[in-house]
Amino acid sequence: MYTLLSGLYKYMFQKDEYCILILGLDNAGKTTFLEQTKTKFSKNYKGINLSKITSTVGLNIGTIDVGKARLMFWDLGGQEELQSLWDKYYAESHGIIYVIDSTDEERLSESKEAFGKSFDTQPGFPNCLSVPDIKTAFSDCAPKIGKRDCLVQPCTALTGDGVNEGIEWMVKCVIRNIHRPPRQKDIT
Ligand SMILES: Nc1nc2c(ncn2[C@@H]2O[C@H](COP(=O)(O)OP(=O)(O)OP(=O)(O)O)[C@@H](O)[C@H]2O)c(=O)[nH]1
Ligand SMILES: [Mg+2]
Repeated sequence: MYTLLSGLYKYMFQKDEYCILILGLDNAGKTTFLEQTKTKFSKNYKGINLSKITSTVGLNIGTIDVGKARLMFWDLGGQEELQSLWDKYYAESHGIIYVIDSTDEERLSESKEAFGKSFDTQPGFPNCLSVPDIKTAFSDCAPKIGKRDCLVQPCTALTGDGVNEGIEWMVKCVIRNIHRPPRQKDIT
C-alpha cells in the first residue's frame, strides 16, 4: 500500500530532475541559447531582450519542464579563466550541451581544446561551418566521448532555429540513461 501511495505521490507531485551543463567558449552563445530555450519551453516565461545579455561570470541557472522531465541548466562562463570551474559540475550533471559558434572558424581549434580538456551551423551565414566540418574538427575527441550519446545540432540561438530539436534529443537521452537516474523533485 505504501509503495502504491508513494508511487501516486511521485506521479502527482514530483518531477524527474536532470542537470544539464551548457559549456563552450566565451561569446559562443550559451546564455542566448538558454534564454531562447526558456522562452520556447516555458509557457509563462516572457523572455528578456537577447541583445542585453552580457558575458557570464560564474553560473546562470535556468529550468524548463518537458513532460515528466525537469531540465535544470547550468550555464557557465566560457572565458579561459572560468573554464577551470567546468569540471566541478560534471559529477552532478546528466548531460552536456557544448555550444560552438559556427561563424567563428578562427576559434574552432581553441573550442576543440576546451572541449577535449573538459573530458580528461548556423543557417543563414554563407561562411558558417557545416555539421560535418565541426565533426571532423572534433574527431580526435571521439575516444574521450566514448559511449556517451553525442549530437552536433545546428542552431541559431537568436532566432531559436534548431533549439527544439536539440532539447528534445537531450530529454530522450537523459531519460533512457539508466546509469544516471534523475533526482526526485517536488513540483513547485
Ligand atoms: N548571429 C548569432 N549571434 C549570436 C547567436 N547566439 C548568440 N549570439 C551573439 O553572440 C554574443 C555572445 O552571446 P552570449 O550568449 O553572451 O555568449 P556566452 O557563450 O554566454 O558567453 P560567456 O557568458 O562569456 O561565456 C552576443 O552578442 C549574442 O547576441 C546566434 O545563434 N547567432
Ligand atoms: Mg554567458
